Amino acid sequence: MNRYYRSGVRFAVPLALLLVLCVCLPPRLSAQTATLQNAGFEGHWHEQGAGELVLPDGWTLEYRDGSHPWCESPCKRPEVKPNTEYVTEGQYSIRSFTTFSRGLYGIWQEVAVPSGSWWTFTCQVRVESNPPGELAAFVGIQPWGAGLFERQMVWGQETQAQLDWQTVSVTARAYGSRIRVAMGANNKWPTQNNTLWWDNCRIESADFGDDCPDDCPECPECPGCPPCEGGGCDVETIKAALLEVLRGLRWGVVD
Ligand SMILES: [Ca+2]
Repeated sequence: MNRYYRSGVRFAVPLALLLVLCVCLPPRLSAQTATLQNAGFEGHWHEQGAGELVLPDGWTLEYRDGSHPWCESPCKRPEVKPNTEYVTEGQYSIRSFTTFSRGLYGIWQEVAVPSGSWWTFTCQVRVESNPPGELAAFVGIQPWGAGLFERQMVWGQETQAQLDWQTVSVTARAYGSRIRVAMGANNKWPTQNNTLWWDNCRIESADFGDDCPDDCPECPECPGCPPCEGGGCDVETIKAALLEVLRGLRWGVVD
């Protein structure tokens, strides 16, 4: 029995070391690809716990409400529905809105990416608020795969332009093996009508190669990053991969 055990260990230790090295090596900065599920919202939709929240599969709503200190004038949960009135691609867009209340929310998706890679997330958005100019729309990337309201979130430049479709984007680097991309909304006052239409999102590699330009966008300083929230840390990937290898080993005599 001990002989079986020793033989298995002879295989397991070098394999485990090799796997750790493979997972930990930095990715090459060649062109990367990532999969964004249901990017144009033309697939299936689902309810997220309430009939007023109907989201495209792959996407999740996160919002602040009046109990949160960020919402000095109360924020309320938006309504989210599929829409066919205003679209830029296919037949459906996302319509999200609040009425007579603040709204601070985002609709996000987690995307698997190589750690250290750079990404640009882009969507089209149509803004309609009453009174005009009180509703801001933007997109963001959470480099750790953590929550949208964690301070590491990188939000792009906002638009408040009324009625015409706008293109908004943001570029950031992944710290872990997963990022969250998000469409965000904020209206500072509880105005009468605050409606957004979102469509035609995409994620693309922002490959700077070895020569990062002077205006290369940097991720925020991160001395107190949340550990592993959202499963974004490589250590979890390493642990899972090692366990898989060890489970798959066949213990037997090799000499
Ligand atoms: Ca669409």
